[in-house]
Amino acid sequence: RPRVLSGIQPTADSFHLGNYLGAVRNWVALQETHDAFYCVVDLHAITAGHDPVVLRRRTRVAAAQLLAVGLDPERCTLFVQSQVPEHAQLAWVLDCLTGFGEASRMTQFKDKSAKQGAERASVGLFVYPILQAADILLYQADAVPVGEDQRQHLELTRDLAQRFNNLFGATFTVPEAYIVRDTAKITDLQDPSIKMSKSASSPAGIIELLDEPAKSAKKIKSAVTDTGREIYYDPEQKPGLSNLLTIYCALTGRAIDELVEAYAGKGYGDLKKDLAEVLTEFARPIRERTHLYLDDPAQLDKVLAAGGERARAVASTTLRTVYDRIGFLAPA
Ligand code: AQP
Repeated sequence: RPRVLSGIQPTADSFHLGNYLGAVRNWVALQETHDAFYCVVDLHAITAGHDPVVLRRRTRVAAAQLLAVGLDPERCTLFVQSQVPEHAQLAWVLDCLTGFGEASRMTQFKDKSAKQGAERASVGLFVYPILQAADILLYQADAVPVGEDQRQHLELTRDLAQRFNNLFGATFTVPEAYIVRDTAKITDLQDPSIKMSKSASSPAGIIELLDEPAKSAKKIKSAVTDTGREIYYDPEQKPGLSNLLTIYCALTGRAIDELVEAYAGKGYGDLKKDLAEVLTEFARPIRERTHLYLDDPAQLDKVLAAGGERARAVASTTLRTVYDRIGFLAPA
C-alpha cells in the first residue's frame, strides 16, 4: 500500500470547515486505501506563543475530532508529534540543508511574521516548513493530503528530499502533494478573496465544526454573496456564492450541476437556508462524538500513545539511516 502522512495543528478549540473539507475529510477516505499516518502537530503549535493548559486541551480536542469524523486507530496510525522525538531530530538535520534565502521565500512565514512584526516572530516560525518536511520524510510518505495553502511547503519538502538523496545516497521517498481540487481552498464567508483561516478570518467568516448549530446557521445565512440573483457556479464573478456551492456539494455529495438545476428560479436566501440545515445536521453527530471522546481523556491518551509507538517504530528506522548516512557515530 502506498503511504500517506498529514498533520493538523492543535491551535484552535475546533477545526474549521476549511481544515475539514480541504484536508481531514480526505484523510478519512485514504485510510481505506493507504498506509496512513496522521498526527496532531503540537511542535508546530508553539511557534507563535501559547498557553500550556490550552495547548494540552486543544491537542486532545484535535485528536477527539479526528476520531469523531471517522479516523479509526485500527486502520490508520494516529499520534501526537511531540511523542515521537525523531521529528525534532530530523528537523535539525534538514535545517542544516536549507538555505536561509530558501526558507525566507516561504509565503506563509512572510505573511505571519509580517502580522506579528519581524522582530517578534520566532525562529521556530521561520523553520516551521522544515519541521513539516521532517514530519513527512520520516515516514517515507508517497503522498501528503493537504489544502492548496500547503503547496509551497510541499515543494520545499520535495527539494530537501532530493537534496539529501543527492548528497548522501537514496534515503527519502520524494512525496507528492495530494490536493483535491474542488475543496482545496474553502474561502472566508465574509471575504471570499481569502482562505477560511483561524488567524486571518473574522469570527463571522469561519465555520467551526464544534460551534453551536444555531451559530453556524447564522453565519451561513449572513455569508457575503454577490450581486445578481441567479444561482450558478462561477468563482471569478461569484466567489461568495461559488464557495457556498462548493461547501454544499462537499457535504451532500451532490454535483454542482444538479444543485444549480435544483435552485433554478430560487434565490440566494433559499440556498443559504438549506445549506445551513445541511451543515448543522452534518456537524451535530461530530460534536456529540467529539464530546464523548473528550469525556474519557485517559482512554484518548492511551489511543494516542499506542499510535505514537507505532509511528516511532517507522520514524526511528528512518532516522537511524539518516544519522548513519551523514556520518554520525552509531550509539553503543
Ligand atoms: N481554507 C482552507 N481550505 C482548504 N484547506 C485548508 N486548510 C486550512 N485552511 C484551509 C488545510 O487544513 C489542514 C490543517 O492545517 P493547519 O493545521 O496547518 O491549519 P492551518 O493551515 O494553520 O489552518 P488555518 O486556519 O489556515 O490557520 P492559520 O490561520 O494559522 O494559517 C492543512 O492541510 C491545510 O492545508
